[in-house]
Amino acid sequence: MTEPEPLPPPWWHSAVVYQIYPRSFCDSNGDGIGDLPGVISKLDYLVELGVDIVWFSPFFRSPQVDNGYDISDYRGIDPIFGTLADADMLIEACHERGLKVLIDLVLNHTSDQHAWFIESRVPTSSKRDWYYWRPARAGFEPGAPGAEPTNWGSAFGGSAWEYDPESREYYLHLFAKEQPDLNWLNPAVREALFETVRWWVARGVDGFRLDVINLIGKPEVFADGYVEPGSALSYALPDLIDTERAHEFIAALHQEGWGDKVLFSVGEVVGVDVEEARRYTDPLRCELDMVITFEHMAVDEHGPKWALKDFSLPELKAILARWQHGLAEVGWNSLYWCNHDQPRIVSRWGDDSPEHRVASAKTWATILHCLRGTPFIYQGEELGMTNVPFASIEEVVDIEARGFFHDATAMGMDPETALNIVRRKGRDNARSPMQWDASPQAGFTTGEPWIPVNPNYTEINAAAAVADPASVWAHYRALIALRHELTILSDGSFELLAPDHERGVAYVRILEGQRLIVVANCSSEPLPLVELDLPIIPETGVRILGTHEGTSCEVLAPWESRVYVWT
Ligand code: TEU
Ligand code: CA
Repeated sequence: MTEPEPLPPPWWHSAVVYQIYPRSFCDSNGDGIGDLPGVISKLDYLVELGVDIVWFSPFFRSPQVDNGYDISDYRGIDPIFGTLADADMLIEACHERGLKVLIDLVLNHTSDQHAWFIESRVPTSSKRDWYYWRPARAGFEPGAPGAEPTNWGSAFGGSAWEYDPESREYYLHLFAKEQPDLNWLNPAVREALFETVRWWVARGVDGFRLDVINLIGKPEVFADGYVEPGSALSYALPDLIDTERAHEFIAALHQEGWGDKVLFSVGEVVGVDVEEARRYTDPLRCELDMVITFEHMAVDEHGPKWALKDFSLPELKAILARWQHGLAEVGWNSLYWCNHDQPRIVSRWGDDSPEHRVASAKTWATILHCLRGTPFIYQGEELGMTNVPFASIEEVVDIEARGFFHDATAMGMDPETALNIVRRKGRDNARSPMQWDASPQAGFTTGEPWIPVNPNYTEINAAAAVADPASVWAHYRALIALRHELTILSDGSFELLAPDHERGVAYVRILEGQRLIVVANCSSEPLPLVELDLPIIPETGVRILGTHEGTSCEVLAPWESRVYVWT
């Protein structure tokens, strides 16, 4: 028998995703909150940038306790964002422009205002078992201190269990108490969720981003885990994920939800290592097309996200290389520095001072976009948008940051220290309004924005960036075009050079006799290229992209990066 021809790589290997956080993107009616008509009015901007897929953070009906990640009706659009007709129009408007639509489904939990949970609160209801209700710990009076069924902490602070005095039982919420976890062990729950997915497939979406999807595989019996006082979800993870079950449920979701349609799925998986990621994205297993993983974003933390650690470039490179190799033969990853949960990359690991902001934003983009995987861009990242200078905790809206601040100060942390941690890692850094132009409120709204605009919008904005050939925006556009042009970027092999270099990044990609080399200076000092152990003299190749012009061949300027190709 002859070997079957290998299948061509799927289309999304050479695609780029752009994430929109609807609340903060564009407000069409002056109420200060971004909305779907606002998004539609800006789609041509995305076409100009050149992206292929648009991921929309949740716009479903929601009390907005966690900005839409608490869904009270999967089939309704929240009135702050528009109507179902607007959603249909949005899907159509994207398709007309050749953009694919990725919607964000939160299937691990609902809002406590979802009809299912309201019904579930009644102990005799047939929906009682749709969520995780548990009695108090043996030997404890229900509701008494320490009586929670397990010692798990919620991701947003406090216990993961909420006491219900009416039924004298607790329900599980790994996130806010307004986000009760759905019991996927119950087949009726699974069927209701699959039906929801089919409903959106029928409306024409192209795929799903699946929120914390590996958390749906919970063990049958809940047990105490290792928990440090005041620490959150990260410590409890091993005790609350049954990995085999997560795989099984995700495969069922794919089979029952997609039907015979070919859709595109991105699973956000927490606490997952390379081996597990490979299983989730092995095409033969029909689970997920790619995953959103966290290991590379944890280099500046130890344990929970709020426990800060100094950034180490060699450590980041080692993690990236391990993932590049681990998913080389089987599996696929997303590539990202930014999303609605992360601070801005240029402030985090770059240099957002006026002198280096543009170059460092570009260089972090070069490093990411030339790796194997599908690059994700979060709104404003392509402008080099920065973290927000919060004057006090009152200016911080996010439930996660407020939960941390509350817990940390209650345990004795000095409020200024806690605020500084929030300034570095808080999610609101990413949620300030998109900076469209230099007009009042950055052109985001004609009203009062729900969260303040970053004061630097007069300099950092889309109108200025699009008009400037040397802008961060122009660099992202060039990187996106390269991804479409060069198969070597999506499918070439990867080799890391100079792994221990403290401030330089260099790697090689190879595909069928073609070679591509990326070199980058992640510091504000010049960097001689000889330090990066390149296997070939760069100038013998063609420099196809760079952040600087007229710099010396042998030395990278501060935050300079270049891409060379040999054919
Ligand atoms: O985030 C999943 C998650 O693990 C969060 O704890 C995330 O790591 C944290 O916010 C980082 O600071 C997803 C969504 O992306 C997030 O916006 C939601 O709040 C969360 O799920 C609950 O739905
Ligand atoms: Ca609005």
